[in-house]
Amino acid sequence: MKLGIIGLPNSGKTTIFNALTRSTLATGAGTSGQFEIHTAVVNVPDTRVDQLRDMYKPKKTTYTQVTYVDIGGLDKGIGEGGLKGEFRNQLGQLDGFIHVVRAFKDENVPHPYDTIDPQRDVESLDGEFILTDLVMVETRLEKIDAELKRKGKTADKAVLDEQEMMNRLKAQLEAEKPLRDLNLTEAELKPYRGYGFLTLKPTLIVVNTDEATGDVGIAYEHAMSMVVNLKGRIEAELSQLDPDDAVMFMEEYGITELSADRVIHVSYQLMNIQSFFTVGEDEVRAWSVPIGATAPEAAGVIHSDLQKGFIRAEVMNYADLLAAGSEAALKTAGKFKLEGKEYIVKDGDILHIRFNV
Ligand SMILES: Nc1nc2c(ncn2[C@@H]2O[C@H](COP(=O)(O)OP(=O)(O)O)[C@@H](O)[C@H]2O)c(=O)[nH]1
Ligand SMILES: [Mg+2]
Repeated sequence: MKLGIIGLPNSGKTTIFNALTRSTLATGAGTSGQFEIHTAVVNVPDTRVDQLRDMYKPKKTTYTQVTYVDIGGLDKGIGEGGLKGEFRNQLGQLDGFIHVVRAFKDENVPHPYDTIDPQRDVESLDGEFILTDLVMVETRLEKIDAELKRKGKTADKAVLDEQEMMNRLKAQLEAEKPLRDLNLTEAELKPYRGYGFLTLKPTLIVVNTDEATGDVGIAYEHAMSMVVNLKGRIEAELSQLDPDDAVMFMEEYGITELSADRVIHVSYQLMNIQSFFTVGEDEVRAWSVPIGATAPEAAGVIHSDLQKGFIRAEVMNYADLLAAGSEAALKTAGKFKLEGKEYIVKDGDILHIRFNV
């Protein structure tokens, strides 16, 4: 999962990136407004994996991972008729956005629009994304028109289908609404995923507050979207501390879960994904799949051969295993199942795939 941290200059993107990835990138004066991309990969914390590791004592323990990308310099393209070129392509390849908006007040930190107004800032960048998608849709429609003129009645049905879809998307964008609000199905979208429409991507709005500001509400009623308040600067400082020391300060600031954990948890919800596990002497490992995935689809996440040659899945659920205390006790309790191709994987399932290629 690759999440892009976006927002206006000085909204606190790099500060939040540092908090999420325990990095120490320079922030503030001189770092803003530059066209720059920083990437960091972090393990997804999961106490279930820790428990399974204690139970199986494997040689290796592997968590799922999230990649965070801090994207500076977004403002460069704003107000110029949509984002373009390599920058637009980079954004198109992300799985979702963490949109940082500034609510903290600090006279030493200039705001590109001078005043602090998180609602305006959210709408400003959203408007730019809508425009960027609209440009893409219009470009496709022009190409389709040209092809239809050239080929007449012999044009592919796929081209006509695309024309119909692009017209639907165009209407939505012209009404200044993000594409994710159309709630299209994966089957409808699949042929067009490659275009990387920006307003189709799940979006977490992070309102960057501080001690003095308190929580700030944002009106943001869209599909695949959520709003959270984070105290960016404090979180970045906490992320540098020993976990034990951090706990002390968290209580002081009324923070119950560090942003690094919180953002991952809400991102999982937003992306509609869940975790399953594989266990053994060699490795205990967490994997992620979309909610609703079948056993063969989950097998395919591990290796394509496991999906191709799928026979059955041996399934135990983590919660059952923990309650039973051991695999043997779980089997006695009748909680060890053999499932076929139709089985829908549940969060916390421990899978062993029987396959033959
Ligand atoms: N007071 C306060 N300052 C912050 C907060 N978050 C970031 N800043 C400051 O705002 C400035 C810009 O932050 P930075 O992360 O570089 O913003 P970016 O341009 O979006 O990457 C820096 O001087 C930060 O220290 C916050 O929560 N409170
Ligand atoms: Mg920055």
